[in-house]
Amino acid sequence: MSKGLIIGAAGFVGSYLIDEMYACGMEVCATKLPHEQLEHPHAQIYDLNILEKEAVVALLMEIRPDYIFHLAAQSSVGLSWKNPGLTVDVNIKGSINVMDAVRELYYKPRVLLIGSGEEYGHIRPGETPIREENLLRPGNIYAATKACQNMIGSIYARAYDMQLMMVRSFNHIGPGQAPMFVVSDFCKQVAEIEKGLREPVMYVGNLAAKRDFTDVRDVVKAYVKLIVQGEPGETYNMGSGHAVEIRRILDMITSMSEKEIRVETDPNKIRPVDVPIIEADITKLRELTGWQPRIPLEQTIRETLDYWRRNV
Ligand code: A2R
Repeated sequence: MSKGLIIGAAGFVGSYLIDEMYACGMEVCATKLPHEQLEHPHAQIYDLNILEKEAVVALLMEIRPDYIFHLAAQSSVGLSWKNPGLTVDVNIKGSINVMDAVRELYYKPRVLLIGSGEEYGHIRPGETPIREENLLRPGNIYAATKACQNMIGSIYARAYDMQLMMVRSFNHIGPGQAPMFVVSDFCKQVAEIEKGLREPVMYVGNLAAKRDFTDVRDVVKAYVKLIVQGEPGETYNMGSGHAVEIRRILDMITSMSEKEIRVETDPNKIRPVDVPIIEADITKLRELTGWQPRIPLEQTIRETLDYWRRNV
């Protein structure tokens, strides 16, 4: 039986990835920060802060995984504007700690570094759907740190002959996502309005932005395929291949509710710099693995709304 380790499993994606690895027959180990909560019947859980390199080395020596999924990150674009230093520390220095710890092992596990579609940043007309070799013009601090992680990953793969693969994930959504991400935010607001916990007013940011959304359960299937089949040093886009306007998402969510809801702009939700359209070309991933997303956007949104109806 092969052994897989998820670094940073207490976030949104981690539990879904544990389920998928277990379903694929892997023995699963997973890390969380000491203050975080994570319990899962199919995974052995460890505490780890990736800013402590010696702790990363010690844990890898103890577990000796065949596969390592590196999910740990400061993953919020909003927080990256407010705390750029922390974002750089975790997403760049922390990732280097993970890569260096892997490099020091006496064998070569396969590693997947999780990046972001945000790395492409200011995409020009004619560049969408965007391909992996496109120029990166990151539009925010989070994106810049993930672009940096990607570059260092490809340098390490080549320089030290490591089995490191990189994925650029476009927006992923689903039940359990934190409300700082747009779909979860809108669904939570609707659930609160339905329960009478707030006035029937939705607060929104830039509705004209177009983003490429994939259900988290499809996302983790792609990650497992990539870590097994990916070419070392290569980067793969992971998304739906279709950008959807945030306004359409808003309309879908509000139409799923019986309530009359007014929409207002919240200046706090408008980012200092926003990128108008982000859409993935997923040919490279599809040709390598045969993966494609299966769960329709409507279904994901409905299940996310139902999640918040149960949890507000
Ligand atoms: O920031 P927290 O307290 O939510 O903890 C996050 C954790 N994390 C760390 N783990 C180890 N050492 C650190 N120094 C450190 N700083 C943060 O990584 C969180 O539990 C986890 C990442 O989960 P999320 O923020 O929920 O991201 P999600 O949606 O699971 O996405 C996974 C990956 C990330 O690399 C994203 O940038 C990418 O997919 O889109």
